[in-house]
Amino acid sequence: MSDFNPIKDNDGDLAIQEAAPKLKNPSLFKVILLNDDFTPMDFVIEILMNFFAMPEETATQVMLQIHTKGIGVCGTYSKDVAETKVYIVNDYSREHQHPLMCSMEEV
Ligand code: TYC
Repeated sequence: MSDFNPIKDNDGDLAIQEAAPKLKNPSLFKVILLNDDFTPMDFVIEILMNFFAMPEETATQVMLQIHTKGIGVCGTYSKDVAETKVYIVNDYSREHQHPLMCSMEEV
């Protein structure tokens, strides 16, 4: 057994032990797009390029992956940024009368 006592220093005086900082890693969220039968492929590619900064080739690959697998990841962000992306993508899709669904899930 160690005789180390966290509230006494080596002179026997009282020592203050600082509490460990209670910092949590900020949680991350994936922004996802879901497939549907009606949204045009070009519209999804445009979304991926304009709101998720993907080059056209990447956007096309991601769109095709969503089209075949049903779901795909657009990017990973802090909670605030992910919420904003989901909001603007759904708003933009509704404005253009497309049923495209964007949502988020914690990593
Ligand atoms: N399935 C759509 C079509 O055939 C294309 C599409 C791809 C729709 C990805 C939504 O998230 C989506 N026109």
